[in-house]
Amino acid sequence: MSREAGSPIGRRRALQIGAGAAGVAGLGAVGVALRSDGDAGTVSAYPEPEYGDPDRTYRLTASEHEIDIAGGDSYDGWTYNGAYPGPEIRAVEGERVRVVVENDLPEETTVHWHGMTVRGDNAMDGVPGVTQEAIAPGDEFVYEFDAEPAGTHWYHSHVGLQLDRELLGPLVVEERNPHVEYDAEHTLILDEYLPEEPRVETADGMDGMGGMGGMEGSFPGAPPASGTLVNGALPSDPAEFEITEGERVRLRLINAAAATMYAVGIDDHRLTVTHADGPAVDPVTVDTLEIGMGERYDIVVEGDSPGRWPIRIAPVDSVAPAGRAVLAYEDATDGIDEGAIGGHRLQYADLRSLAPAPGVGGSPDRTIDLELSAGGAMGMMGGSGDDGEWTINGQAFPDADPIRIQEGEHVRVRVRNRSPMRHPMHLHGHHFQAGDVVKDTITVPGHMGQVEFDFVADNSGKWLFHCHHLYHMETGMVRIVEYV
Ligand SMILES: [Cu+2]
Repeated sequence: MSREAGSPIGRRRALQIGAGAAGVAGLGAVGVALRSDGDAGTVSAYPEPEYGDPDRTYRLTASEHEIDIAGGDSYDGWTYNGAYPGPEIRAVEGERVRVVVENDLPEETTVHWHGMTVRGDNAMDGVPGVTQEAIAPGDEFVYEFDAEPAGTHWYHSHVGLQLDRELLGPLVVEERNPHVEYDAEHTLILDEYLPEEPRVETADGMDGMGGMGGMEGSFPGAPPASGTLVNGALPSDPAEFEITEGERVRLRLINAAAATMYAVGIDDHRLTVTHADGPAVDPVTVDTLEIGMGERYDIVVEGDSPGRWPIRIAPVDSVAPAGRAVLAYEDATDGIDEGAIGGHRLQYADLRSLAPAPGVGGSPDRTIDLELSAGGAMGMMGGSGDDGEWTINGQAFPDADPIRIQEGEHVRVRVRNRSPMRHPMHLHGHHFQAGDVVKDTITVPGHMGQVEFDFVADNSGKWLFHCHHLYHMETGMVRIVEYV
């Protein structure tokens, strides 16, 4: 007889492991007990988690908690450990990280480690119904993974719209040998200010799409944001990041928003981009950059212009008010200066990763063509599927075929966008190579925009490939990439 999803055995096991802060020996014993209690030969819906010997242990408790926005309101949100953004998880590359997640929410939940390769244990990727049974209210689950690759990453709920209730936080993996020098670092979490409960909105095709006049049908999307947050602060009470004259500061930028891409610039300073989605790139100096949902960039800023300068976070394709933080030199007086920002905006083609993705030279063993579109009446734009859905090749998840690949294959994915909106597409479990840059999330431009990326299938399991616009994901723009 087969054990079905939601089985009490899986749940009890997770609880025992969580309670068993007793250590590795205890964990092994749990696994052995399960296999020796007459359950042998049964098939679990999910792979059995494997546990190692952690270098770092964290505990995250997901619960309803008041969120107090600097410069804004307090409202009832959902948080990890009562904090928004959630507490930083930090490790050195290669370390084993254990995170015990306790669910005190009224709904089930999971946590995804965005950017972690999660090699060798699919169960730790945090996708409900795909890699694990979701964690029921009152239960806990023990996640473990090797901290790789190094860089700026983040974690967030992967259930429904929970990300937009603010279940998110930074995950920083320090590299052992940084390729750039810096004197200090700060992490900036960019996000929408959305005090109300998240829900899928249906925007009329004519509204909000600028220039789409005359279109019939609707685009399922996000509720309008009331503002732009940097580390939970609005411009009226902005987050401040210190810099010392003559020194270099590394800023880790994470777009944790559900539905908004941002353009980032700092008055009177240039941005030297040093890392994209974690891995190191040849430093390239620009004036501004755009960062899609789920993407990360690390930049180094030279402290050569004393003052208190705005870090400007401008929503792209959105009417939400801009965000602003402050780059504050020591000893600078109060107030905020006004300066200039140059016109060189980062393009993907500017980025060259120091370590290319291995094995992706030459022609691929398999090419997968995917088309992104809105369903229903938007079908006139080449899509299919029902109104109110976002689709990949006309299918809306979960009513969508898995993308099957084989271990060892060099896979090429070509994504074409038949909708007017941009879509930041995220692949779990792998970093891929797009042009000269290695990333895990890549924004496909609107209006027949196209991207192409390659990776070697070297991490067996079931991995999500999806749009990181939460409301596109929620309404179908998801596929499972499955090793067969
Ligand atoms: Cu999308």
